[in-house]
Amino acid sequence: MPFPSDTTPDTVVFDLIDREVERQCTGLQLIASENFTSPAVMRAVGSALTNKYAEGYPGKRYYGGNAIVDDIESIAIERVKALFGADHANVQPHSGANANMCAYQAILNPGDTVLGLSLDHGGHLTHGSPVNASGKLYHFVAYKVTPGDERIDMDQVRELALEHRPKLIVAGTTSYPRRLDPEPFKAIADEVGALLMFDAAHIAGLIAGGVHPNPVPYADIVTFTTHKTLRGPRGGCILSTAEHAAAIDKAVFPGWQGGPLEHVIAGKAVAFHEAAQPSFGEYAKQIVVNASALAEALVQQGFRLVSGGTDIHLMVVDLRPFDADLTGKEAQAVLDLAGITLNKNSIPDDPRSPFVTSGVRIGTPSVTTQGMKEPEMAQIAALIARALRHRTDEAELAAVKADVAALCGRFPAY
Ligand code: DSN
Repeated sequence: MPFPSDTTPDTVVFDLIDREVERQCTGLQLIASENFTSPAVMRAVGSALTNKYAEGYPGKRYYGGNAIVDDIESIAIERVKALFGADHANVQPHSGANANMCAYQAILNPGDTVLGLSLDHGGHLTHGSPVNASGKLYHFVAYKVTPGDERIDMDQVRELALEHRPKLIVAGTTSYPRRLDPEPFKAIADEVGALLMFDAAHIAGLIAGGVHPNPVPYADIVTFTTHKTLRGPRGGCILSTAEHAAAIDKAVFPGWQGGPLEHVIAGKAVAFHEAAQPSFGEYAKQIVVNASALAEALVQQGFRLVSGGTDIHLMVVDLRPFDADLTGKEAQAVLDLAGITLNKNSIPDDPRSPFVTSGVRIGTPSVTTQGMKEPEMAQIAALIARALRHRTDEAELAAVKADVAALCGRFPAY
């Protein structure tokens, strides 16, 4: 059957969607947690599967008519298990935040002690921020990066683990530019009898592509989002050892969620297949090569990089050496005017508030999907510096925007 035709298009919404496609395709998308997913993934997500209720799991649903949905969800589960070498997978979490809360519910009781990376040093809201449910339900103790090299202080992780005897240690980051080695976390968890959860949201695609260590052999539970470096649809996923399988499934449904989004699960299945292809390994490698090239070029332009550089797909830029008066908030707004999309970001021990910040975070997954390579990274650094140097000059910002559009025009996203 052909895709159903749309006889009464909602021009208000679809005109806005068209404008957003144009924004994505004519500007530089440098948000480290975004990507351009494939047309095949988008087709799955926009399919008739959105019509189906399927509470439960394949073979054990609370509604009829799920034979096909069961096949789709089973394929997604088997593909992601094979991709990461996991015993068990739950592909139903609607988001990474949900995946993390479900994982906690599976293995913790309210009030249990957990170690997690501080949000202002590169962690995530769900790693125990006091304003998040994770920080309200559980007793999180935060570890940090060192003031010296701005890398995760593994001595501090061990000291805190010995002092607080957590039930769980969470390894995982959202704005930390360095490789996150699971092995030392596992050694500390074993020493204090804690479980280990690895939040691989940002780096799942790098792991699948073989350019970052795989935490699955070390961690009891691995959570991730499917839409960042992994380049799938927006959503979450949980991998675990066989021991935690039943508890994870129960925590997702009926614990935290009702009906799964089977259209998104179909998109995840497509993305897992794409990520298993050799070409995805080349893509992952290029993401990292591009990030290093962009980092070096930004340093040439006078920026300081947190921890001095990057090993992965992102970098955190300290704007102060470039211009002491320039905040992350202003940089984000100015670059938006120039067609360059990124996000303001706190730097470790930032003297400015999280809404203002002294830094920005930059990632290369999207521009790498577009086919850009090292020469384009140097151009991007120059465009960013030019826009920020001339940030009060509307004509110059318009000229940068035109140059950005010309660059993106050579590397069409779709
Ligand atoms: N919001 C995501 C990010 O940008 O890193 C984390 O969930």
